Amino acid sequence: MAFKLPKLPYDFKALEPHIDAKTMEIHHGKHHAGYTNKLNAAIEGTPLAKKSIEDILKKAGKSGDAVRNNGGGFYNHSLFWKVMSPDGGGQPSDTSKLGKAIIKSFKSFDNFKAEFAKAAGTRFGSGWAWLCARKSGTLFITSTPNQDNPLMDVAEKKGTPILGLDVWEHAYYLNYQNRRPDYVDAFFSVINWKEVSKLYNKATK
Ligand code: MN3
Repeated sequence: MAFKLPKLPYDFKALEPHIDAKTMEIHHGKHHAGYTNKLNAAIEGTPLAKKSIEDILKKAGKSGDAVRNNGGGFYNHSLFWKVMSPDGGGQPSDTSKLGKAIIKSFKSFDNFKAEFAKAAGTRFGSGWAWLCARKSGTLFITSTPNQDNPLMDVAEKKGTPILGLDVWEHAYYLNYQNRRPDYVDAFFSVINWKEVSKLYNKATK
């Protein structure tokens, strides 16, 4: 079964003014679609064609650049669309499982936000910033180059990503040009904490 480009859970324009419709349209319809098609082409007729995306990513470093880059691109964007919502923003309640874990791991939500923004802002060139969960329930922030992610064997820090931010220029250049910090700030207005909480519960159960 080939991988399928997931439908966006909202309209292209739903995240405006934080993320503009044109960027969403190109990002989903061209970039994400491209990674999906190229991943399918790279695994067709190989044993990887029968594996889950998570299992493919676990051995990404041994499977060649096409699988690593496009497998990562497929997975990362599939997560990215889900962790944003037009009803997003704010923060998880301090008494929720995720809210408690954020305070335990980062002392406060504001500290978490500052550390995440720093990871996103200082990732040189193209890549992603991540909030990840360990099986034990603790959280950590990391960033990865290109389309790598913390599920991959090649990742510096490994864990289950529950929130990811695309900091490739294609994700923000039309609206923000070189102002990546403004884009990172805007992302906090659309984070779908309900979904992130769900992913946290799944990663730690
Ligand atoms: Mn992208």
